Amino acid sequence: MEKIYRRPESLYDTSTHYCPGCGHSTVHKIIAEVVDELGIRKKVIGIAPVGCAVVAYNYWNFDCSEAAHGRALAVATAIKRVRPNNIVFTYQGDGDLAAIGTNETIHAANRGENLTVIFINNAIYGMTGGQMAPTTLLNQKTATTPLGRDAKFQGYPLKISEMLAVLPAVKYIERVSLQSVPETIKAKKAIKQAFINQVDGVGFSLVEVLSPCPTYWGMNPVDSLKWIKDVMAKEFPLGRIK
Ligand SMILES: Cc1ncc(C[n+]2csc(CCOP(=O)(O)OP(=O)(O)O)c2C)c(N)n1
Ligand code: SF4
Repeated sequence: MEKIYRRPESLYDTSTHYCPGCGHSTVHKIIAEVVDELGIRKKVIGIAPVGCAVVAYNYWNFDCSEAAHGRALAVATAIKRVRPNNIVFTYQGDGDLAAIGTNETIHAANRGENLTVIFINNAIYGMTGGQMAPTTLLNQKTATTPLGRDAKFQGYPLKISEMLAVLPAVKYIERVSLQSVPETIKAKKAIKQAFINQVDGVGFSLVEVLSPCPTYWGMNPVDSLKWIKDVMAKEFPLGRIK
């Protein structure tokens, strides 16, 4: 019988520690497929974040480094500058990329580093117990906003992709979602494009992925996908931003 689907070589044959229904495992698989399809497994270097994906290198069968909280784009810049022939990407949550790492994110983007950024927006801090993230929606209940996020006290959800898009050195930004199979297929296409851009020397490319955290949203996996579609994607519109 002809085999029409197999585990990507870039993904280890192991189970993950992620909660059922978490988006991290889906995006890990997408990245592994893209790396295989582009034939860059031996050249790619992933920078793992803090947050729930801190041990992403246990699942990817290619070279990885770790970066302290928020510093992934500083580490990626250094690696790419000393090893320009490698394909370097960061994988970061919203707490990592848009809170403690805002500084590194903005300046790497503004310098137009030829890097690929995968930004997992699950509107919450997963690993540390469900505290508010910069991307938490108004009225969303979290461990630190038990009555819901209130703009008067916590400000508005931060739209990092739109903010970065105004920088002239930023070449490609797209927001995608895991809310359904068709949207997940589009997510893969965008992630692939962000890697192709680096291979072609185009410059700074970022894909923001709206990704479920059923555990700290207090929902089952199916309702989490529905919440992305009905609520989260209204605040963070999908599509090409730049
Ligand atoms: C300097 C520093 N401060 C705080 C922490 C604790 N910390 C680890 S992960 C995390 C939040 C991660 O949230 P996010 O990046 O959104 O990832 P998720 O777990 O949701 O995937 C925090 C605050 C840390 N590791 N280092
Ligand atoms: S806490 Fe949330 S982000 Fe972390 S593994 Fe569980 S579902 Fe995923």
